[in-house]
Amino acid sequence: SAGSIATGGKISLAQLAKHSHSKSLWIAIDGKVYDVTDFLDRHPGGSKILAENGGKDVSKLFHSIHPPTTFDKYIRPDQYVGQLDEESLYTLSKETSEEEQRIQATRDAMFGINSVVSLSDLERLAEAVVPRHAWAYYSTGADTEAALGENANAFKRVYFRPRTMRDVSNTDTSTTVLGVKSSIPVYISPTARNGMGHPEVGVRSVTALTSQGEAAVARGAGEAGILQVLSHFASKSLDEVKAAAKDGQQVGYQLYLQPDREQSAEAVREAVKNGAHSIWLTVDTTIVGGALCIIRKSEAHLMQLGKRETERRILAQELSPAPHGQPLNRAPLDYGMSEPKMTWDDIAWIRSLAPGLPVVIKGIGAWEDVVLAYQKGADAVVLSNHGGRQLDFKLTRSAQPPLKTLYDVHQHAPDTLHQPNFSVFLDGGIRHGTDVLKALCLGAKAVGLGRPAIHAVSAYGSEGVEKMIMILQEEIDIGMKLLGVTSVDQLGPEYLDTSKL
Ligand code: PYR
Repeated sequence: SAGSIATGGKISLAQLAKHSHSKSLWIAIDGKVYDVTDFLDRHPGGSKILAENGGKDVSKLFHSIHPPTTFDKYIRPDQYVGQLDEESLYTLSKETSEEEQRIQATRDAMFGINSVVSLSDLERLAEAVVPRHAWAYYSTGADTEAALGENANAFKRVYFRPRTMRDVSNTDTSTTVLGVKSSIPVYISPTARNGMGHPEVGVRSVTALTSQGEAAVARGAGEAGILQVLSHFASKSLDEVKAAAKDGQQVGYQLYLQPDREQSAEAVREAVKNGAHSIWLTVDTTIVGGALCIIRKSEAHLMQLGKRETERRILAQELSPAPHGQPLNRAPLDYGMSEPKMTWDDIAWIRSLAPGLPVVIKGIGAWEDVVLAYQKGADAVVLSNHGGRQLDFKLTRSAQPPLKTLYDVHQHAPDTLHQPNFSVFLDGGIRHGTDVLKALCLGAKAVGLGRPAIHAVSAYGSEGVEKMIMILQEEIDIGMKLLGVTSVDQLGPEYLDTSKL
């Protein structure tokens, strides 16, 4: 503990390295050393990653995953051991891993943003420039990834029935999303740890880091005029994101209910205090879904990586298979995001904690639950299978794509799509403006994009996000003109052939 260092004495990397075991575990962040021995069992991201980073400087890893508020919440002042000495700080400032060098070289060879013409361009670039452990986390779905693939495929099975000989010289792609004026019927879906994909090279200064991840998404979304929903497990706090946002720009807050309800109540109160526009409760995580794919991909990465020890270590600690006796290692995804006791009555509870704020229920996979959410007083629902990361079945069966759920709502409960104070949103698999139009034709008020925003911000920061939204706006505008509509409220099922869905 702190007492073991002579007062005023500074700590060397060699001294730090000695405290790398479960009886005495130290880590260094931003030049300060902390004793986290008694935090091993309490770390919400699991003890493994902490144990394997004992005795090391973890500044980069920490900042790419956690906002500074996380630190204040979990680390007590008496855990502070002391400062790293000058020589150690100098050594660290010169250190770049092979992975960082690979990323820097790839970024140096990248064309400017004007070369980007589609969302798939951004995806390809992101895969090349983010750390491999980040790509394994961002890109994967549950189990076989059948649900993940189906989300996008469903859009391809719906055809347009365009109408012609109408004056479409003036089209308007704008709408409102839960009262927020929006340049297109799109918002940014909440996704965790956006900071992981950002360049790590040369970003030791906290100033550079605070402008990255979800803060950069906020600037891009603000410039292009759409709503961003911040993940409960964002690498930036709502406070930091609001600071990066424009005056008056709205940011929604996504919530995972915790088994300890007081923790959840506190999270909602804090979100309200920090100016959240709305609370988006995720309801499809009663347990963390199958993580086979992320493990398989990480093993493939490990083989590919050969002798790259640094990366091997990072991947192995985050993504290794479970210890004998446990079917799966859920650690990479298990952030306290699962709560099996959740019921419809929790909507009223959340509303009582966030009076006046819209409450959105995210993760609906059957039309009957849309009706229930409406009856239980939700302001909106998101038809979603969590980007194919939750319900999936081995072999070929999968959770139905959100577009099919929307079609079912349209068939069985069309009234819920046309209530003045209730909105149906959808996320999963949207990669083109015409996908947006198809969802709107079936009655969605807007759609969410999650992974594409990660790709955009990873590749080009806030400008990437702005560019992504402008590409979508152009695709939506062209699509509307070719369909024969001039405003998004004119879109309806008559513009679609859904017989192949
Ligand atoms: C996910 O990884 O899917 C989360 O929601 C955190």
